[in-house]
Amino acid sequence: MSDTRILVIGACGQVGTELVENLALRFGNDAVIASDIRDEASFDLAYIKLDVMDREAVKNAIVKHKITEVYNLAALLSATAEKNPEFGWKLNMEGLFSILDLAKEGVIKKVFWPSSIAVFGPTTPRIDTPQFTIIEPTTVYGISKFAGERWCEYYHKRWGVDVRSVRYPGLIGYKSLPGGGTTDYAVDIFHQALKEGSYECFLKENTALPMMYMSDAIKATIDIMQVPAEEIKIRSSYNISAMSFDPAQIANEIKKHIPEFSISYNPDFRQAIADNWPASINDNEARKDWNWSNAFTLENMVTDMLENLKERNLVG
Ligand code: AKB
Repeated sequence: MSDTRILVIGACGQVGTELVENLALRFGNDAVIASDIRDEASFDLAYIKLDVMDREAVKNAIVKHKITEVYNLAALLSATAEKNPEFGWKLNMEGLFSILDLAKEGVIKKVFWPSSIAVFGPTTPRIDTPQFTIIEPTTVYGISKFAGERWCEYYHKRWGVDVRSVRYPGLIGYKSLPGGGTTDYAVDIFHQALKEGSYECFLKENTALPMMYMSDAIKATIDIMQVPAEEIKIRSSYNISAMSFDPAQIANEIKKHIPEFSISYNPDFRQAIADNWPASINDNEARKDWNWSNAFTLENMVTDMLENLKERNLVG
């Protein structure tokens, strides 16, 4: 039996909800503990209330539950962090340091921490953005993720901390709702299409962004944590990629299933954030180093989303 014991911090968020479920399937319910800032949550496994910035509480929980690996997902995303820059920076950085330091002390063996395509900025090549390129983020979220990447690499090189990371693109799933990102429209659009038959998008029609179906993102997250340490060549964060589309393209794809669906555009402050992000990502290094591959592209993602949302009766 594996002695892996996992703590997921930020388990109630868009990624956490599905990650916990998948980790439990793989390692067993008893091996996984979900945690978040909320008092309660409805997981089929142990849940504890935890503030990632409370170092002592985090350490106590890790020692008490004999945790070996931490997935630290707690963060303010791009749009929310722009509204509260000081707290965005504080949460995103203090949360990371509290976990990296525990790994440095040897209290935990392995850490997963997500970065984002938000690390890239207006001076980055927008199409097929390489792994190693100009990185000048312009949002608080992007700055915190880029700083975090540099710290992850530093902790690995200096103290041998086994920290692993991927740069998530916009994530689309039917089991949970996104919370405060610039790419959230790509989830909202499905709910509104099924509920109202129309959607008003907060980005312009031709704003192409890198996106990924949640099952692929979960696979990347769990896969990178299983690879032998010596195969992880990049200790900052790996580019991963699956698809790229703009609001008009996803709307057209939805129309193939719901012909009467219509979309209108009313860009807000998130347009400026999206304008500074890549349109598509080159992920050759992840594919080469740890065999990353995606299963979903725009067409099969839209079909799967609509089928599952209808089945779950979340809408309509
Ligand atoms: C956001 O839009 O802020 C996130 C991200 C791309 O990291 N979905």
